[in-house]
Amino acid sequence: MALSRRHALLAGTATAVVATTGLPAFAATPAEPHYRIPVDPGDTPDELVAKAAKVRPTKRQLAWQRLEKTAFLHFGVNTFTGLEWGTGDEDPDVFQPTGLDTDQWARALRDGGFKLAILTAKHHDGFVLYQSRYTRHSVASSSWRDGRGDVLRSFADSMRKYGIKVGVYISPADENQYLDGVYANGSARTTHTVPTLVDGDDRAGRDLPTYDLDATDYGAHMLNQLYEVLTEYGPVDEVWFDGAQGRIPPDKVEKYDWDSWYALIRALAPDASIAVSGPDVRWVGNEGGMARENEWSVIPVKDTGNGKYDYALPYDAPDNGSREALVEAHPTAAALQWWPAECDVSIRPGWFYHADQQPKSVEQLTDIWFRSVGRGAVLLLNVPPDRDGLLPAADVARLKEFRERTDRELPRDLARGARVTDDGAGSRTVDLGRPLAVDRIRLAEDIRLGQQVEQFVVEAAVDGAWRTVAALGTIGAARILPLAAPVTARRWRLRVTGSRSAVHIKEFGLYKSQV
Ligand code: FUL
Repeated sequence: MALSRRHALLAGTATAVVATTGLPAFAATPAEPHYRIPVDPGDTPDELVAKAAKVRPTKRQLAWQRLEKTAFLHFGVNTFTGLEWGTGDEDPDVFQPTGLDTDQWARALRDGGFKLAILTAKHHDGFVLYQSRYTRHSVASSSWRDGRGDVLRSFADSMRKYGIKVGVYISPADENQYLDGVYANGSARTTHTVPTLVDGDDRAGRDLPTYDLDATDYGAHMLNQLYEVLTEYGPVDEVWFDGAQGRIPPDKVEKYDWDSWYALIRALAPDASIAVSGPDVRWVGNEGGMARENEWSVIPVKDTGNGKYDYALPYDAPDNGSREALVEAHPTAAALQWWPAECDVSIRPGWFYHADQQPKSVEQLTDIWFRSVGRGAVLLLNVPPDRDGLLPAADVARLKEFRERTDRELPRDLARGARVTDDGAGSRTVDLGRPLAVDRIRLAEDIRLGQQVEQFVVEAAVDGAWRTVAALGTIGAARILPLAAPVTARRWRLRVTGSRSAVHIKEFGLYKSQV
């Protein structure tokens, strides 16, 4: 029978999660104890720093961090109406991507060096790009492909075919469900069985994994859509929850059932990172693709209820992780959490395609790359498909040029195979064997052991003396330093001058760009 494998996933707290049969226990937050370390009101500044030094990423976060370059695809009714935020009552028949070719998307992204792509399966308007049982505001109501079109299916198949991981953007804000009286209808949180079968449900009688979860009416709607996406289009590697409310009136606020949504994702897609209104990945705080000069992955967070933790300091605080920031956040912080930054930005001015807009230049994209990937964040670059359902030729060419350019920025690590001396106190010297010109430096900490470096200098032995070529703060997962001019030296030294705990340098690469 349908409910033969029922799991009670949540009982009001993030950790009270019980699997009744067969499957392992699921938690709304990662099980690793060092991912989120509670702070106490009485903690001294030194105790806060000592706790920060002990925070570690989860395996899921480590896998996400390695992706470095990920892509966004904003596509939906807005592509055809010219809007950035839809209304929820648009005619689904406007959606007519007659030349849809998701293989073309995948090839362009692969050639651009992107490792994961996230499609707007549902934006704020509520129009969904797959065949859902829970809304009529979808591709099924368009005459495109006689109502049988499925962009999510096509996208997921193409990405996998070209070795790109699949992510889904599912907007919590939903104008269509608001107009239907489901979103923000004031309903109480009650226990829902997910999936909630509909009349004539094609899944009836199948041995489905079934979950009991607390949710409002709208929360249950989201759970049922998450269930469809994760069970019918998986494996999914990133679920992206935006924080914006769209055009829904500001007083119509739905308190989202984050705990239940997270628990269902953990159950059905255990490898998926949950971003950015989520526990695994943090929004960097701007939509320009720019990480902070010193970006920390250990962040003070506060508990905002329903299993959601949020920034204890403002999301765009210029400093959200230094010693000073830990102290500043202390009165409101509940914990210190590994919460690495994702830098989202669009290749064009809009998130959706608009015929009168043009893609950014290679110089702009390269600058964004240095300020995102080069500061220990992951880049999430949006490339919007056009009304034919294709990535515009200009954008495809730009992605390729961008990839070629970043390859030329760091063409060959001159320090590979060189003699390396570690003094054990945060200093590493590289002897290149002969003087070589260097104008790019790539550093990384072994973040499996946390993020520890607070200050460092890179020096080159020039005319018999150590000369400082760079002096900065954090290193973290990656730090790419472009030097203003090439420096020629045989011996190079990284000296960590401030750290929270023992430092583990994973990478000290020296490059001569060919740009
Ligand atoms: C924002 C949304 O409101 C935009 O439409 C877009 O999806 C962007 C990535 O996030 O908050």
